[in-house]
Amino acid sequence: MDKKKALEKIAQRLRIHSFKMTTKAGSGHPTTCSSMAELAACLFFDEMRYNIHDPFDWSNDEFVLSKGHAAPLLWAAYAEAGIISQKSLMNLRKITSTLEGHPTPRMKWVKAATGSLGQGLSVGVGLALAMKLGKCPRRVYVVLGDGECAEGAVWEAANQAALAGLDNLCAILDINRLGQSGVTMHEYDLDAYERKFKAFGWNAIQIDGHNIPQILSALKKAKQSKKPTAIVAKTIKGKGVSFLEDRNGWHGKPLNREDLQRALDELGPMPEIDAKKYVRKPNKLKKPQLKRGFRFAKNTYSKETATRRAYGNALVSLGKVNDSVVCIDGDVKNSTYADSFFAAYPKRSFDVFIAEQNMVGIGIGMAARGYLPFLATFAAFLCRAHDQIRMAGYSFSNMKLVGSHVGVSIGADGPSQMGLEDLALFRPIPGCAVLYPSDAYSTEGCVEAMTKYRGLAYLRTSRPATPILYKKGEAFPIGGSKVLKKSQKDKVAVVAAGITIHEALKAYEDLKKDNIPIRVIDAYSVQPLDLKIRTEIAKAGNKVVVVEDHFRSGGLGDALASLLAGEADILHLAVDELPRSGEPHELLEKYGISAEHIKQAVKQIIKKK
Ligand SMILES: Cc1ncc(C[n+]2csc(CCOP(=O)(O)OP(=O)(O)O)c2C)c(N)n1
Repeated sequence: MDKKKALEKIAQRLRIHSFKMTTKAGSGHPTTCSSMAELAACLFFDEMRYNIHDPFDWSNDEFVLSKGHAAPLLWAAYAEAGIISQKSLMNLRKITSTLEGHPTPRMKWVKAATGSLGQGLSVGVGLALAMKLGKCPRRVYVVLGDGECAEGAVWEAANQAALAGLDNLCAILDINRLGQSGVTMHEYDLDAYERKFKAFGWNAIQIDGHNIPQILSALKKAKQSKKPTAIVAKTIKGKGVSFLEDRNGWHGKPLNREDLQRALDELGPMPEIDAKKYVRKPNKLKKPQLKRGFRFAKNTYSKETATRRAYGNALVSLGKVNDSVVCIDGDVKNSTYADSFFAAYPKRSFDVFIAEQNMVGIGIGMAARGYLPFLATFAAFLCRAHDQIRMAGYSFSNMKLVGSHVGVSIGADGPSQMGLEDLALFRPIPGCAVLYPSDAYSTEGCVEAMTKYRGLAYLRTSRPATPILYKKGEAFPIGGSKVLKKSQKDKVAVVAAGITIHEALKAYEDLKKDNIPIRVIDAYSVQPLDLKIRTEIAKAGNKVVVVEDHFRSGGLGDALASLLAGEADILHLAVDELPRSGEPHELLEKYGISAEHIKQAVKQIIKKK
């Protein structure tokens, strides 16, 4: 059969599956699927090379469905390719199925969770960068909706792709004119998209997105371009069904049984074709063999050192034993000290400039292709990428994030630079480890622990230099804690982490003079919190002062309160007001988290009956 005919038939099969699946599920986005059926048919059954037996085959081309709400069509493509059964399509959105409403990597072929629009192109940039780094001559395809192109993150990614010369990246824009509640920004002004992508340094090609020869020709031209290519495809939402085509009001609505029958009558019988025969196997490529150690030679520290500095040093040491470690920076590497890694391993270092959302998306993509990305910026600026970080969690991403300059202890720069919400951002993400070291050696231990851990992890580092508390080479496992001071007579436990540990230790010395022994616990693993902390607090009379350089909600205090579940008296010292510029010690004092405040709190809680 001629290729055009075959792909037309496959496209129609994908379309029919999508309508049926969404009606069966009782929800979903059939009109969204319908507009991209020909685009997907050409991609999955002619253009891309992939080994249907192994989603992680290094020889595969990669696909990202940025418009994640077209998931039914993606599942239909995998069924037609013989990767999943056609019967399983009828389980769309069931709790027992991996075919979710929007893609997640529970379905192994999905490299990143999508559905929060505007993120897929950054993931594509990450995958494409990983291919370049691994000298893999494969390509990455990202399908975007026109509506989602209003997201700034799309343009952060577009910028980076051109700068990085990603000729292996192809974005396919499904320009169907409609969004969720109305028309999109440029409707059918395809020139507008072409102009924008070209302005960002891309190659751009306009086509009719339902015309198979035009799609194939554009994909071919994309491969010949030295730039990333945007295929700007004019399509019709609800294509193939007269009462849905280009009609507002049908977004995200499945057809009822009656309407489905009318639609199927118009679409005609399921075309007879074995799509599996059209899947193109890749030539086998050898995956680079990378060292993947996590135990690195520890540095020696004899004097006060900032944990951010120790992070930079640890990363350089880690880079020696682990070739999969890559470092991504958003123009703050001289503050986070990631610059040490950049100097030591320039090929594994990626400057993505001041674009934090894109930075996280790139990390998801690189991790999905087997690299171990470390991303560092000011903790405050990670908030900018909260949605991408959340989606990294939902992607089970093995990405490591580092937030420096946390809390009021950064001093003079003022509140816009202070990470005071970051613990509340990371703690709720399922499976995300949150580590907050207090000295150089605990930083090294935490870096080792987060490297060993398979999943999302966050390291919170501080700006000021802090005294050395631990021994070189000491382990800091996720879910652990350290008891720094204790006696049989402890009257109160003080739980702290990071900068406040040093305040707690000062308070300990002063209180000792007043004959008030306290137990000092370093809760460096804020998430998960060490269950043993409960026992330690019980041994100190179930009275605890918890102190943190973070806003009151969502941080260490909340974590401890839920661990203790009412078992102990808790006094929680945290930042309650909008802070201001000043000296670090002045700010710790002003916002109630200094040694002096800890002392007062201890005395207060002792009196409490
Ligand atoms: C960040 C984000 N904002 C809003 C939504 C809700 N939403 C889902 S689909 C959609 C419209 C998308 O339009 P378009 O990208 O053109 O895709 P189409 O369905 O038309 O193919 C919206 C607003 C979302 N999923 N993500």
